[in-house]
Amino acid sequence: MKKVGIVMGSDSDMPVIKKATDMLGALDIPFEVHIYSAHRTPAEAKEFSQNARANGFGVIIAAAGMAAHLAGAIAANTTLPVIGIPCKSSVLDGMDALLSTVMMPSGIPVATVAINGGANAALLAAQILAVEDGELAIKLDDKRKHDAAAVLEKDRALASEFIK
Ligand code: RP5
Repeated sequence: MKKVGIVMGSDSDMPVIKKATDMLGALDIPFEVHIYSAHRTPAEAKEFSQNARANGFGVIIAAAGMAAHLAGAIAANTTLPVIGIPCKSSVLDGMDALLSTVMMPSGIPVATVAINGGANAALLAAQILAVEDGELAIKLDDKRKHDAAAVLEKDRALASEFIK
């Protein structure tokens, strides 16, 4: 199976990345995590992106906060699908990173998930890999059934107290 490459702009983004690595781990999807910044280490970010396909990656997740150029900078250097996670910072609550990540000019797409949306980034990466991987597609179907059953169980628990 192709690997998921996860890049974050700073180790301060790790709590968001942990949500992604937990999800990928639960689905048995191989991944690598790196810290490459679009502005602090641009050469390393570029080298990783340019070589990602040859190095066995099928999709890249890029997480950054503030003036978040990372996902766009990575997408500029690969035609692998890139999923951007805007990370919340203390000043503008992540709106800065959300707009920086989602508002890509035409020609270089970044699939942007919610602010701090590490789990959904991993699930979207899994769904991309599952286009060519029937076993993974079955795992994703099973997860949805499991999640739906958990919601219905909560509904049943509510009923005893709130339906009179
Ligand atoms: C971005 O700036 C990083 O992705 C991080 O979210 C934010 C702050 O970085 P640190 O100052 O915590 O290293 O490049």
